[in-house]
Amino acid sequence: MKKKIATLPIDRRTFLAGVAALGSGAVLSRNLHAAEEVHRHEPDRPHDTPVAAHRHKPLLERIDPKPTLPPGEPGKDYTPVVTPNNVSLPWKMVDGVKVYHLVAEEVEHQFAPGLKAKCWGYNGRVHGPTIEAVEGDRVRIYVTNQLPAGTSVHWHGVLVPNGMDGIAGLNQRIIRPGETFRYEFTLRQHGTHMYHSHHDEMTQMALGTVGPFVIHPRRPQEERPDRDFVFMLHEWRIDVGTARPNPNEMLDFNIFTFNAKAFPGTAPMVARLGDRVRIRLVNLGAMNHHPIHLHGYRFRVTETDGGQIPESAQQVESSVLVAVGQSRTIDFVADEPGDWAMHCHMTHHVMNQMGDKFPNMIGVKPGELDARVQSLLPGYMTMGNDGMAEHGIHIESGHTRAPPNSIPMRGGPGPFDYITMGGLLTVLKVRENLESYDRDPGWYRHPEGTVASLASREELRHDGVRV
Ligand SMILES: [Cu+2]
Repeated sequence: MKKKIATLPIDRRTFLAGVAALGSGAVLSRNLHAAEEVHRHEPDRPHDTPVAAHRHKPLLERIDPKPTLPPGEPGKDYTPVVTPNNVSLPWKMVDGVKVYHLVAEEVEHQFAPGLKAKCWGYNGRVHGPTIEAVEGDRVRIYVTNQLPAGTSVHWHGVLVPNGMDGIAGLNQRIIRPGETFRYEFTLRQHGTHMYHSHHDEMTQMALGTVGPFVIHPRRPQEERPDRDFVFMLHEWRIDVGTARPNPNEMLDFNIFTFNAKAFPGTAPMVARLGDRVRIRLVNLGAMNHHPIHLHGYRFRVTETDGGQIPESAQQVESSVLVAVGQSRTIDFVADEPGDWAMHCHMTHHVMNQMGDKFPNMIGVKPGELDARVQSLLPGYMTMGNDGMAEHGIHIESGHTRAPPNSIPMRGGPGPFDYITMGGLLTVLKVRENLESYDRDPGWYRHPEGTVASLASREELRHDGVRV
């Protein structure tokens, strides 16, 4: 553009005179002229780029369509996955094919005691049940749409023929309300994947239409785990006093969930001392990545959404970042008993409603304010001047009442004190003696002398610590 202006056959005076005479029309025509000139130097027709005759060697081992193998059996071919607070989708065998049925529908869902909302999920659950199968299985998945809007299902990370990929408009037509579609493919890989609506994604996924899709290996390279857990990470905006998550929210989420439950609604993972434990984390939230931190252990990251990581390339971590659309699988041996927290390390992701909109009250000295306001508003209490912990404690104790259908700043009661985390927090309970994997064994009983406790005067004096 600049070059063209320099070569225009008019000097500045002529140009200005022209502008004065013709007004903006002259400028417009000059700009059009310049644009034309520029355009001539750009390719205005597609070139015929020569097509390379050779084929590259695949960067990864190509997973070609394989013949369907006899259906993998739970217990014999794999250890079934556990989805805390949810279940695996049942299937039945029909002529050697595993047949599943997903029903997309509105579901009244409880996020934690005290908070319910009308969400969209599958088969009466939020999120959808975990689809579980084995490499080499032929699967047929029927999807019935009971939502008030069109939908479709995409098998995220699963290698499928293009027409089974589920993007409404691109790979298939929209499944209209009341219709049932059939998807069918042979599983050519193993790994931790997902499924989700791929029509009006912003709305439908924000309301919960997502679920895990676990494909067990036919011949495992790793030792088979004793405990195999899967968690879907998600985020929601549910304003206090409302009954539906707001799918239009772009940044400001206030409920963060493992399998659609916010602590204290999250069921613990239960393992026996010495078990090999696998935890699969998948994230289909709208906007946020989650560094998930497991206490008490270091682990190996054994899978990404691309599949198994060769042992030589597995990272040893204690936190693993799970970005939106990604899966990460971690493996470890549970050789340290106790109640170990697993949580997102973004501190705003271990809170429940309201933490973000609270004015900064740190250091505020209320003086006689409380007494004065109480004459007008009985029960008034200045909050937040020493942090947010008390907010939940007051609500838990009944001192303060939370607005109906809300869990403002709430954590939950712990064995020692109130736990001031909510949201993306759950607990791994490792016990030497365990009656059942399916029952919460209660809080850990620590061996004598292994709990941090109040230091005595004598101890302080002995160690020369002045307080
Ligand atoms: Cu997070």
